[in-house]
Amino acid sequence: MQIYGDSISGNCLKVKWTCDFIGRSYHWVETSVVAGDTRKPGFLEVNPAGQVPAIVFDDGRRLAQSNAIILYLAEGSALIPSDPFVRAKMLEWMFWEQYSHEPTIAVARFQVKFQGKPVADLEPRLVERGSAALKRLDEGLEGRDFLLGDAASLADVALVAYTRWAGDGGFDLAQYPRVQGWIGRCERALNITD
Ligand SMILES: N[C@@H](CCC(=O)N[C@@H](CS)C(=O)NCC(=O)O)C(=O)O
Repeated sequence: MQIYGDSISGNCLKVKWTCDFIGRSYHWVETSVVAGDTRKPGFLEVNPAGQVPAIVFDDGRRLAQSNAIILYLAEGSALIPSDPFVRAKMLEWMFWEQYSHEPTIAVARFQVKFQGKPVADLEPRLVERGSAALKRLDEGLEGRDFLLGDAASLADVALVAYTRWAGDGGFDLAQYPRVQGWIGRCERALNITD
């Protein structure tokens, strides 16, 4: 199995961490967003949407969208709860991540860290929405070690990816103490080192 991914991308690292956790072997094909690799004809054959992460399985099938990929790969593992309602709560967090969290936290980080924009020049609405997402996450962690309770799930994989880098986009994680503690627990539970 080949993972086309960019090591600076939280969306791509979600896939790597999931594979490492479940013990699935893979070949990582470094595909730089900044260098424009995702727009080159060879890559567009892998994912016509021009985005990483994207997977090519040994039988030729392809799959894109980080949360669809990890949902498929982690099927039957401890990262997906067996109870249908708890599983749906996991998906609730994952859909929220893609609509309300990643487009704010990850975008602010990209603009500051990779496009050189001063934090003070970020669009106020972006900062406001990012702060609201971190507050929501902090509240969601009240009284629990992980988003669904005692054990890490794909909800944690999806949300820790960019949350742990929120400081790169100018967000102050010290304002969200439950989030700070949870990041450390996720890193230990998922063996995150990158
Ligand atoms: N919703 C998608 C987002 C994928 C995405 O935005 N990928 C970025 C890197 S994090 C990318 O490939 N950007 C290149 C481009 O859009 O040209 C997912 O979760 O996989």
